[in-house]
Amino acid sequence: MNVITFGTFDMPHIGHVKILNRAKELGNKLIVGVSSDALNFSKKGRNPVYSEQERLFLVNSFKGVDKVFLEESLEKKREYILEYKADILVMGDDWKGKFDEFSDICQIIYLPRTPSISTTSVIEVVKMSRPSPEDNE
Ligand code: C2G
Repeated sequence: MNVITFGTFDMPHIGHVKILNRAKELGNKLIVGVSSDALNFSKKGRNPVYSEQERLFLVNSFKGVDKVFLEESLEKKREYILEYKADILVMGDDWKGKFDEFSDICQIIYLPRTPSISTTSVIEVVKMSRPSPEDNE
């Protein structure tokens, strides 16, 4: 069974690792579409912290990931599912219902998101942290 999933995977964190691990358990081969910088900008209005080349490299380094490719457009999902012969599409449940239109060509599974962690929250924590006096010594 081929499993496909999509995401930005910027500043990878435990939520990303968990969904990739759970996706892999559903089949034998895990294929990941990593959103391009341009797609990310159009979705979120900012560039990712890590470039698409770095994010492809990072996601490809995860245990269980068999193949990565660049997801150039949200509208090309059907093409990608067919091209990579995916039997199952996995997404976090923040996308629940959004990809049901592909249920004619593969099974769609929405997995629960890991609570309390997101790239945005990590960025906020980093922004808020101030150097302590010892850092300047
Ligand atoms: N995720 C999760 N738990 C979190 C954060 C993210 O399970 N705490 C999951 C998301 O639900 C998603 C995957 O990790 O399935 C990647 O998350 P993002 O990098 O935020 O990807 P996103 O911007 O949602 O891109 O074509 C679809 C998009 O490209 C998805």
